[in-house]
Amino acid sequence: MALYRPFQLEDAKAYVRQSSLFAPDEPLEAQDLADGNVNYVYRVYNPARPDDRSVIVKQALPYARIVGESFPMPLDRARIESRALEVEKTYCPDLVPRVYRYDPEMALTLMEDLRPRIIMRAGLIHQVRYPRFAQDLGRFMARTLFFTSDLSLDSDAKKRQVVEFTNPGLCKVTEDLVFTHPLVDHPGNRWNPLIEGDVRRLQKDELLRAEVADLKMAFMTRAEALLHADLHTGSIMISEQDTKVIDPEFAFVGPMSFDIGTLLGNLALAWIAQEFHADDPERRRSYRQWIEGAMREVWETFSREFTALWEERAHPEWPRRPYRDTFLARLLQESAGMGGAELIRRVVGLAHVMDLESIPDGERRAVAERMAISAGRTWIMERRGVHSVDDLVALVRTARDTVLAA
Ligand code: SR1
Ligand code: MG
Repeated sequence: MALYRPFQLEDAKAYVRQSSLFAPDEPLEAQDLADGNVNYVYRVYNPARPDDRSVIVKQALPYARIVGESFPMPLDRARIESRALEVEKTYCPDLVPRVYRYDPEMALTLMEDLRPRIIMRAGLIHQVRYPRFAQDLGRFMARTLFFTSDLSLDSDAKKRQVVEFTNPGLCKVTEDLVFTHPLVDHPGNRWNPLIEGDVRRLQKDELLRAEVADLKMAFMTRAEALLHADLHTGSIMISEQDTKVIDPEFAFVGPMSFDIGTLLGNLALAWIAQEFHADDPERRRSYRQWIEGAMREVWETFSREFTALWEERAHPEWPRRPYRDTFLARLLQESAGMGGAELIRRVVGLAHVMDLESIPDGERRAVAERMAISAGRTWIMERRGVHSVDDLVALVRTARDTVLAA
């Protein structure tokens, strides 16, 4: 820790220079890529061969980059991320970036450059269809969540995993930013002034606050499986050919519903934001249909693969049916609740998303934001009546219709 210092472009280049990933005389350039909320990210590459000779330098700062030093975040998240990538690689080697080196002194990871893939959220804003996404993410969640749960691990290995991935600093960020702050008066919150009334109504909704408290309790206490724990569409790099899941620095052992819900909630945000990104009604209808299909296929792939793993690989101590059916039904309902909390916090909380932020006109953005709040609220309040992803899609459509009719 004594050696730690935040890197500038030149430091990143010098670090890579001595890493033996490049020949000693190879020319190197560095580029600042940081566009997430919390870290420094540099690409270091050979300018003569930028497409096949490049590497990513990712460094944790002792605070969140977008906020500053007033928002401390532990450097240990670099260790968590590199270990989580190793675990995920065991179960889904094709779906995560390769790690070349983790340096605990510098809280830094050298990893595969995933270019030309792009952050999925950017593609969704521009109505790009990704044929492999839903199956890849369904499989990613089924395998990572099954193999790191008590269904697969021995009891003692599972407890050791809980210890290794104890991630108190980043869990607290999520507890606050997703479950607590959006529903109270907190200085970190921010929202479009045009939806002030909607936000105040939401924050006075005691029934909603009770349900969100219940979800927060699950998040904080139910050590079910090793989660990615920040599985939104900004944590996915994608092309039409393949998919990579990045950034598992929030990883910890928690409820499976949090990963599934975060992903479905972000797909719902993409659906809602099309109200303005896809100006042509036919283009909007057709792209929304694609997103709905993707939401369905994510869950169907997840539940099919998770069921098969349970059938073939679960410890005999765990019964198959009917317990497995009960487990999956409850999981979808709780995922709806977690997804609802994600929908709300991306409008009301500290960390917003480009799907909505990139709508330049405040009035038009307010319409989309009201849809997100309304859909989030019903995903939470009506989750016990959710039996399929179609039920979730229906709630998003109702939110859209209600807001447009008002
Ligand atoms: C200050 S951290 C804000 C958000 O960025 C991360 O991607 C997580 O979603 C976190 O809630
Ligand atoms: Mg991230």
